Amino acid sequence: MTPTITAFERSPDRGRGQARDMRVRWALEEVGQPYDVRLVSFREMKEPAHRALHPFGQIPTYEDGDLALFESGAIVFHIAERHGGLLPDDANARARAITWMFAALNTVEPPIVEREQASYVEGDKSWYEERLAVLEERIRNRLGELSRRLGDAEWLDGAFSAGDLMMVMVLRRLDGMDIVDDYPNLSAYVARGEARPAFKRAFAAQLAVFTGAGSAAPARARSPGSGPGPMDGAM
Ligand code: GTB
Repeated sequence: MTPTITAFERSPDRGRGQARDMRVRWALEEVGQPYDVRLVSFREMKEPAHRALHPFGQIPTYEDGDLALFESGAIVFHIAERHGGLLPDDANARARAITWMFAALNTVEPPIVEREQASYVEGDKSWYEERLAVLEERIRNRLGELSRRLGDAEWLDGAFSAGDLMMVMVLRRLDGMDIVDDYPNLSAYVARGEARPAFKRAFAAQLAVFTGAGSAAPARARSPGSGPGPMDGAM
């Protein structure tokens, strides 16, 4: 069966590949699995039909036969488990690659998301600049640690894995902030991820939703057709 994922009908990032469907698209492209895309508006995400798939009323979701999943990490892990190419065969190497997926989502991403949310939620507060400095320091600490671990290696642990896919996507959330550039091995690492043909196909497919352009990617987008929604809660 062809799995169906959900994505924003109109992503607030205007197709820069920051919404979390991009991780799922990239994983599907890496393993060569064609997929359908159901586009949802912010309103539809909060309706019972979508909440039956996603209790928190968000994207992405993943449906394949009688299996329905939510959470980009769980979805990418499922894809990596079901197909070859994203997790090593060796049991220990596989466990380490999975560890890097968790590290990306649970250790590196939280301060980045907190920093983003602070700009939306506290941008007009008197303490904002001070708080920003604290949050950026937290991000820099993590990036410094990650940079030291990566060193001169191409990927985090041997061959490219779902751990790298997730880490690259998390680091991309800092695009436009001049933070990753201070760690040349990390910016080269992100660039290597973005240079992968599967990344490019996934990126083009999600951008095509925004521009309305056709795409050579195997994804096929279907929209129920409704207007854009608020940015609130989009993280
Ligand atoms: N932990 C969940 C996962 O990893 O799947 C988080 C899912 C999530 O945050 N989904 C967001 C969503 O549906 C879209 S990806 N938000 C709507 C809502 O909560 O009502 C986060 C996102 C959105 C937009 C941008 N952007 O415009 O730059 C970046 C990231």
